[in-house]
Amino acid sequence: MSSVAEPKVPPVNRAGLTVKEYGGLKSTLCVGCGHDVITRQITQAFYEMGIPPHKVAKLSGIGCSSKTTAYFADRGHGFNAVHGRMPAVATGAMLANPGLLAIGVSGDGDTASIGAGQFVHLLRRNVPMVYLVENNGVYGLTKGQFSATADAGSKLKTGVVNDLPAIDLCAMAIELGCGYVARSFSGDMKQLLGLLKGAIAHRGTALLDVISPCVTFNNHESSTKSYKWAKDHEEAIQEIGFVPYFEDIVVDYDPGTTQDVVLHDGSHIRLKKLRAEYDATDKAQAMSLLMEAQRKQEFLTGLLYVEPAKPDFLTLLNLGDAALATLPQEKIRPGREALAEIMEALK
Ligand SMILES: Cc1ncc(C[n+]2csc(CCOP(=O)(O)OP(=O)(O)O)c2C)c(N)n1
Ligand code: SF4
Ligand SMILES: [Mg+2]
Repeated sequence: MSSVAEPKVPPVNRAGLTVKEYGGLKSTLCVGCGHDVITRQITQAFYEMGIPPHKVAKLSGIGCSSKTTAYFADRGHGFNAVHGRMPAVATGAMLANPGLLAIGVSGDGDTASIGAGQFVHLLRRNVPMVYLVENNGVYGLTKGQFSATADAGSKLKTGVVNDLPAIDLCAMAIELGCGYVARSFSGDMKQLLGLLKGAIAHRGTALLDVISPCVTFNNHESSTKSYKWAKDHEEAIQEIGFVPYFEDIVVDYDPGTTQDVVLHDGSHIRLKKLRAEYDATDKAQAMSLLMEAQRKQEFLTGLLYVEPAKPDFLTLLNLGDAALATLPQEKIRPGREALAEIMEALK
């Protein structure tokens, strides 16, 4: 008698969901675009962390990168803002419903060019969200003009040279008080996944500046945002390990070679130091490392700076956990007595 093979059941996470249930629409980006690789890591990170997809707020601006929020967690809430204006919408969304897990996906143009003004205030406020920049050095959607993160001296395919210095988004974020600042590369999937999980566990703005080559407009030899350049020059400052709060921490580590950082939700990020002296909680060291990297044209990746205890915007406002829409009238409308009190104080 021949035995019938059992149908294969896909594994589920602690929320009882398969990885497929974290998916979204089919991508319409160019085949080979770095942004699609990042989408897969975001999907995987949400799945492995057991995040309920309906609790996710996906925010973006305009650009190929900003389209990617449609490609994961389709049970989540999505908002495609005006170009460069996602931070204001994200701030509003988190004020209205602090129970959401916000992830913003933006581009280097959306963040560092048109959106720079909004971006700096998001960082300064420490709005709790993952803010991921898919950085390709160009405006991919409008056919490849330089953005403000393009390195001085890099060339377009047409031969046009960029004369202006690049904005370093990580240095800017550290300067403005961001408590989780990392740089990665879409071709380094393991590192990116670890950094994403850490960013999800962090309470406050977590900035991930991810080099994500535009295969159509900026993947040639004289570009410093091409796959080849990034692959040949990437230098990780740590190996990233991540232990979520729901797993037992059993492995011993040597504090001399590994830095262990406890994040807001009790998860641990384990940084196996590839640069022996580097301390990711030292702000001055992080800034000096970035300045040195800029001078030497190095492409350093890893967790550059982390400050887990820094209070986020909602905590500073003492906002509580309830969504505004669920608060009763008595709480959101001050009564006659409160108004009378205010009028009395103004006399
Ligand atoms: C107010 C406004 N100005 C300009 C544009 C045109 N525009 C659309 S996307 C874009 C740049 C996108 O670049 P980036 O954010 O780097 O995303 P990428 O496409 O490279 O992923 C520009 C300039 C616009 N849509 N709205
Ligand atoms: S134009 Fe560039 S950034 Fe846009 S989808 Fe194509 S490869 Fe990606
Ligand atoms: Mg871009």
